[in-house]
Amino acid sequence: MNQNSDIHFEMRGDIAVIRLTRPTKRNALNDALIASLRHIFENLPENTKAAVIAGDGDHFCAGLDLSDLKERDAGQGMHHSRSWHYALERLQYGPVPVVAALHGAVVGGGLELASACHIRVADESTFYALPEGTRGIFVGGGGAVRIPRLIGVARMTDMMMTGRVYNAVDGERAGFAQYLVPNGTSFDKALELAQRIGSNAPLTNYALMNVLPRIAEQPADQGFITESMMSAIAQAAPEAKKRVQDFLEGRAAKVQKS
Ligand code: 1HE
Repeated sequence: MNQNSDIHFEMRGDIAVIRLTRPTKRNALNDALIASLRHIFENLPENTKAAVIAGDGDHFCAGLDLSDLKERDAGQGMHHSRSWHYALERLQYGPVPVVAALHGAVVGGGLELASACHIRVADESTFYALPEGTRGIFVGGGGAVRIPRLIGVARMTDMMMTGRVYNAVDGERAGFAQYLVPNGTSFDKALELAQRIGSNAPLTNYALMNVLPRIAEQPADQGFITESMMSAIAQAAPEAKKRVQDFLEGRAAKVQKS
């Protein structure tokens, strides 16, 4: 399924595990890696319930492979940026939820990749930056759309204008990651969450990946209507009926205080 030695794919039960395996270059993403990511998410095995993406070595991902930054005219630059968009859209709106296991550098295009995932789990070594600002370039992998939705336009502007780096604690508070875990444990936590997510009704996961983000972009009056339609479709599904019945008859777990 994958011929690129800079990325590794395996199934752990029904969870797809994708690892960037280019630690000598801090998992910097070249064109071939972006193409492989797209290929993997377009060809996940049918039984896949969720996915985890992680990076080998001391860093999740150092972003765009700068040695790949060829002389491009405007048209070629546009196509290059769009190639990232297509790959990360396959991930964000693909068949299954994706959990990113973060550690070390999550910078530039690495942050763009992480922000396309549905859940981000960071360990204490994680840091976030957008060095594009200081390198004289601009985000091109969807970051201008996705990152402000996580942290707001003001924080992203600050990061790119001033080169500000967020550490793991401040990054979690700012909204980069939903989980902050001890050093070296982000993969295990991500896998645990992926397994839990994979046990949801598939239609619920589909709605969370594909419908919720669209509702959030709609004006409220349209959002309410879309919500009602999704709600009606979800509750009519046999799986939802069974899960509600299981709860009413004492067979399903109660919500527990954490
Ligand atoms: C790279 C890259 C890379 C490392 N492209 N080769 N991203 C950046 O501007 C971030 C650039 N990288 C760094 O700031 C640092 O490498 C890290 C903080 C991520 C890690 O530091 P460290 O000390 O662990 O590693 P290092 O010694 O800097 O790098 C090890 C090797 O990886 C070295 O190569 P070597 O041949 O000298 O061993 C580095 O050159 C190489 N390396 N990062 C190419 N990014 C869709 S548009 C997205 C636009 C962007 O992402 S721009 C931001 C790019």
